[in-house]
Amino acid sequence: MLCKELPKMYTCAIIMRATAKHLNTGFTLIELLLVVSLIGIMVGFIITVINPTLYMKRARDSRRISDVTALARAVSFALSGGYIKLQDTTFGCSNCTSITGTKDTDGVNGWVKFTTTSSGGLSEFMGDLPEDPINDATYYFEFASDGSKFELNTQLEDPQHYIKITNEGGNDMTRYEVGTSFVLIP
Ligand SMILES: [Ca+2]
Ligand SMILES: [Ca+2]
Repeated sequence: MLCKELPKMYTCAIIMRATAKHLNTGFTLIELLLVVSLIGIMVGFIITVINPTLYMKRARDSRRISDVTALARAVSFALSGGYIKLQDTTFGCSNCTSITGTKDTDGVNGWVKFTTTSSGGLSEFMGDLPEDPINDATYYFEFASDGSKFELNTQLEDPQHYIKITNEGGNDMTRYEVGTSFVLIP
């Protein structure tokens, strides 16, 4: 209905002001609060269902398993190819972990100990030694050797990886173990 059709001019003015006000403000405060509340509920639901913290733990565990497996493979190749000779750490090693040794593949400062017997040594098969994604007093990589065999360990975060740390053939039910011997790290 057009304003000019209304019986009184002041009625038309009131309607026009109300319409203009509604158009200018867009949503009311209650509408905005409802939208914000709904968004909050949806975000909470998504976080509960997806659980990003758990996914981050699983991603770090996958990287740990991948890194120590790749390192074990590189050390095995270097050994079988005559590039390195393992150093015996049976009587103790002060820096055979990724938090005490460096990433160097020199066999001395790096946390994996060996003597290079052929040009390039371990670096022929791996650029740098991997480090744990967190690399603190709880989550770190560890190396041990008796001079001929070696073992690498890593701590996993996701409790659902219990099967992996207990069924890889190792003797430690709390850590994931790879290498050519599983008894060098108790
Ligand atoms: Ca184990
Ligand atoms: Ca072990």
